[in-house]
Amino acid sequence: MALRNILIHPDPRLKKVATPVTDVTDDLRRLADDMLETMYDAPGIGLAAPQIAVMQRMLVMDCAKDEDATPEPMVLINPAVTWVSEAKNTYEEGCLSIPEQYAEVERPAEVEVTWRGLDGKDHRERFDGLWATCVQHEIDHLDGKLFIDYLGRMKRQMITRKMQKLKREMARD
Ligand code: K1U
Ligand code: ZN
Repeated sequence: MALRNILIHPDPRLKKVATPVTDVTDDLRRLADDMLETMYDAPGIGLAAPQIAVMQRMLVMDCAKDEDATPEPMVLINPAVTWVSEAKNTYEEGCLSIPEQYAEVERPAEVEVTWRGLDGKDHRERFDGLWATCVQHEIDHLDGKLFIDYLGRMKRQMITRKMQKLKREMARD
C-alpha cells in the first residue's frame, strides 16, 4: 500500500469527467487500498480517484461516526445515483483538495446509489445522514464538480484565490 499525492484546487484534472472502469483487476484493488490509506491518513471520510490524478470512476469512503467506531470502508466503482429524496439536508462540507475551507451545501437528504464492488458484483444501497452527503460529494468529483461550485461566485473566487496562494507557498517550500 502507498500514500498518494492529493491534488489541490485549482487543477484542471479536478474539473474533468472521469472514465468508467471496465474491469475489476488486481491493479484496481491495489488502487483502492492506496486510496483508503490516503483517505485515512489525510484524514478524511471520502476520496475520489481524480483527487489522486487517476481519471477513473472509483471512490472510497468511511463515515463511521467516531474515532473508536469499527471502520466501515467502502469502495464504489462506477457509482450512479438512481434516486434522490425530496427532503434536503445542509452540511458544512470540506474537501481534501481544498484544505481548511468549509461551507454549507444543501443536497438531497437521502440517495439510492448503484455501483460495482471489488467483488465484481453489482450493489444497490440507500444512504442517509453523512453517508448521503459524502457519496454525493465524491460522485461530484467523478463528474469534475467541487463543493465550491454550489457557492456564489464571490465566495468561490475567494476560496480559489486562497488555494492559489497556498499552492504558491507549497511550491516555495
Ligand atoms: O472528497 C473529499 O475531499 C473528502 C472530504 C469528504 C467530505 C467531507 C465533508 C462532507 C462531504 C464530503 C473529506 O473527508 S474533508 C475532511 C473531513 O470532512 C473530516 C476529516 C476528519 C474527520 C472527520 C471529517
Ligand atoms: Zn472533495
